[in-house]
Amino acid sequence: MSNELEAMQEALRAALGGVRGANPLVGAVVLSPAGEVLSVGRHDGAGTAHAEAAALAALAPGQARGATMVVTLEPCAHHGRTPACSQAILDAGISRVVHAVADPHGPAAGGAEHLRAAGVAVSQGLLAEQATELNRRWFAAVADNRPYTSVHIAQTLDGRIAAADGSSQWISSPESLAANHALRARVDAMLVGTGTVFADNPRLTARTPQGDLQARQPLRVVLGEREIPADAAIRADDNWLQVHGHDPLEAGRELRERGVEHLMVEGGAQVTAAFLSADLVDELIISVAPTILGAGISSIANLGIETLSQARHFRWDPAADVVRHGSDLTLTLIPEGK
Ligand code: AOF
Ligand code: ZN
Repeated sequence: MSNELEAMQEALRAALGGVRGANPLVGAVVLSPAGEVLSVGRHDGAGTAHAEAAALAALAPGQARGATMVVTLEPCAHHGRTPACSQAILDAGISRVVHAVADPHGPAAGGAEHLRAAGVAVSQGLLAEQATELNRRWFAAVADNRPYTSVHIAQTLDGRIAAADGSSQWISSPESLAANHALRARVDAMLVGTGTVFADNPRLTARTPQGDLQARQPLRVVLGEREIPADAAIRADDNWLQVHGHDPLEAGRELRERGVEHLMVEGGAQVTAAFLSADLVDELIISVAPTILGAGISSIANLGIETLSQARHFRWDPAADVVRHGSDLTLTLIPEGK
């Protein structure tokens, strides 16, 4: 049992090496019948192997027979972007599964039942609190039936996203721009408000540093009522849509229905404030350039906060934290609270 506890702690640590987004962070450890760690696996984001599959892949054929799979999330029962883990666990001859928390994601859920029905001993709940905290915002997004939402801000040291005359290209270093475009290629959709379309005419595509389109492109989304001119860059091809209305939760639900599981909001100040006010920011990614403007547009519009005790608090994401991109610092933060 104490081996399983230590294995779960190791699985939780392994999970932190992964990538947040459409999928949760997940770690897995295979324990021999004698309680020794045979392998460790983690999930690296949507489209890559699940943690259990990664842990099993590290073993020789037959090595997992009679072993225990310790995993931070209930093994999935579905063949999504990758094959079902519950079946892989059965095929490997694992006889016991210990998972921390159930998978709330409808299509994937049911792995524990599948395993039990096949005669595997399944136990849920070990370090459940830590495993819930690890993916607190992912669980919230699934429960809300909306995409996991990252908000990206590229700003100066004094929190400006544009100078007094509106000029804003480019505040960020080329290295931060490249990192941002790598992220654009991973998310399912990029969202801006109509104000940003009129002010900046963004393309919202994922491009290489040379300016070429990357292979995977996000859906481009405009939130708001104003009619988007036919020659706006965002309308360059059909991979875009306008969500009318201003409610970010409604917009998120509409996008999730269209298959958007990871949304990145990229401004401007009003839209960022609307998502913050609605507590729909799962992850805040801020690139800070070593530049001061002293005047201009603030990255976040008025949230109605009048005194310090009403401030919104964030904490470092242990999975991402702080990264230097050329001259810029990129901070990845998770909101405190629910
Ligand atoms: C697991 N182990 O490591 C992860 C799981 O279509 P896919 O392959 O991207 O599957 C995504 C869903 O699978 C995700 O929403 C969640 O329910 C589950 N994630 N499950 O057994 C893992 N990452
Ligand atoms: Zn799986």
